[in-house]
Amino acid sequence: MKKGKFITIDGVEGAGKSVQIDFIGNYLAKKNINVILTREPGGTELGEKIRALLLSTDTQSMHGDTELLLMFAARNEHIKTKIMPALERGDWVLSDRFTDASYAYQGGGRGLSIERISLLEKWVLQDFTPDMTLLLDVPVALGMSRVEFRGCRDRIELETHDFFNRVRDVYIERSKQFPERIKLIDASKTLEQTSQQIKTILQTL
Ligand code: Z5A
Repeated sequence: MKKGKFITIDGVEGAGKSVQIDFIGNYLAKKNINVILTREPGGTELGEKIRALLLSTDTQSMHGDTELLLMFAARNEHIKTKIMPALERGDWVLSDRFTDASYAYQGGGRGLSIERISLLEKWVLQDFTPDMTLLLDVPVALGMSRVEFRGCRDRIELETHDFFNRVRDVYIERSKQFPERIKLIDASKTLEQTSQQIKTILQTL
């Protein structure tokens, strides 16, 4: 029986997820809510090994279906061994990315079939969905400009602007498709203004 709340945060690169996760963690801690911070791909010992495989630039090429299956393999481990047990204990879980990223990156970016992604989602998650998803939205060029000071890029970060524009489009479409769950946040504002939008939305939980 799920007692805690499951929140996910998503968006294109440089949207500010990591910074806002710190803000949310502190905000919930002040309300005496025990929150587990985690991420995808990854979050478990096995999931982090899969993440390394997925993001390594040593891998010269990877078939799109393989990428999708690895994302869901890591997610299966994540949900069953970490997220569900935490929610059953009554903890809250905040995940840096979740299934919406598979629709956006593998569906939008790579052009894989949405029906296949949905099939995997049903298999691995059944009816399990986040209580709330915070979608930090920024134009791709702005997000990129915030992270360009970082030296090396991982395998997915090496993709083109067109790829990331397709990713962003799918995120926005999904926020329209699931308005109750996915809250679109204008993350092109300052850090403080973005945190304020998040705080207002979290209060509804
Ligand atoms: N992926 C996938 O393909 N399919 C899936 O199913 C899943 C994931 C789950 C790893 O994700 C990759 O996996 C990701 C999608 C793919 N690939 N890409 N690209 P990740 O989340 O680990 O990696 P990331 O998206 O590259 O994270 P990021 O670049 O660190 O983005 P961020 O966390 O949103 O950014 P940040 O570190 O919070 O902020 C970046 C900088 O901007 C930093 O210096 C901040 O101080 C600054 N910043 C942030 N917000 C602001 C504002 N508002 N104003 C000014 N400056 C700001």
